[in-house]
Amino acid sequence: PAPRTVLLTGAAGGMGTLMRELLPPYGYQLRLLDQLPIEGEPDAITADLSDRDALREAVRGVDAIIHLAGISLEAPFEKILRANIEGTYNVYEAAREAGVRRIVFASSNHAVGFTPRPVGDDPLIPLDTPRRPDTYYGLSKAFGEDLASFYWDKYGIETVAIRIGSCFPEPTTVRMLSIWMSPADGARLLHAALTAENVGYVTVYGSSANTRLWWDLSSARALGYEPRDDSEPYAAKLIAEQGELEPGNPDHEYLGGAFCTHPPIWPR
Ligand code: NAI
Ligand code: 15L
Repeated sequence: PAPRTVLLTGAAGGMGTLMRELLPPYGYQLRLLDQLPIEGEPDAITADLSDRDALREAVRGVDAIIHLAGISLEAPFEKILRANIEGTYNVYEAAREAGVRRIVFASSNHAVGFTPRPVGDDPLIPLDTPRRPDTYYGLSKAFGEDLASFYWDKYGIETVAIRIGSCFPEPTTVRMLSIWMSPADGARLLHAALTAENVGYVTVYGSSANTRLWWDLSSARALGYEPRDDSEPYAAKLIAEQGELEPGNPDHEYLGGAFCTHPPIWPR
């Protein structure tokens, strides 16, 4: 049966806010969790991922978890360790104790960010490309993927790990034209990841069907995901403003772009 009650961690964040609007029409009842209170959502659970008792309570009775909470940019290792590495472990432990069978884990393109990005007729980046994290942040996502794989093999908890490109209302850089995931396609992919049967552990890239796509979407499509959006209508304007990606620009060289050289730093 399709999961109905789903714990959404990171519900106050950018993607969480978008998904709070876009997922309920698929029939989900969302239970919300974030370290920050969420305006207009009195039932949301305000808790840090280090609070194991709160997580135990939060996962009780849910059919699945969408785990978005964590630091979403580069930060000092100690902060990444606590929020993303220990935090994700705490979520999986709570799931194991409560018997939750399915987790969708928000991984990132930055788990493989030092992968050269395809140019010209180069093949799309495959799923099994070696991990090449570009930041402590990307390293934490590589850890999360391995943690999820381990919890499948050891405890039978299924995970779809989505290496998300850029999920924002619109693409705002030339690089994002290649890895943009429209919010509507993000919801489609989360729905597919929650409902596909017998996934075991699987990694997929998460983006729309962009004309300038850099990676292989076949494992996402194998879940039943059918992207409907393409960043191309934004291309002319962005290229006119910013120019084409040129050699020497990290966005030209690496999948992870500037995260490889001058990563944006998490403010808190
Ligand atoms: P965001 O930074 O806007 O939201 C993350 C949320 O997690 C925030 O509301 C924050 O308060 C919460 N959080 C952080 N640490 C926490 C902790 N210790 N305990 C409880 N809550 C905590 O990030 P965004 O853009 O919404 O991304 C969501 C997830 O998807 C993140 O895991 C991010 O790494 C991943 N991702 C997002 C991409 C995107 O394009 N938006 C791209 C690739 C990955
Ligand atoms: C990510 O992993 C970040 O969470 C998001 O804020 C974007 O920077 C995205 O990658 C990206 O690569 O554009």
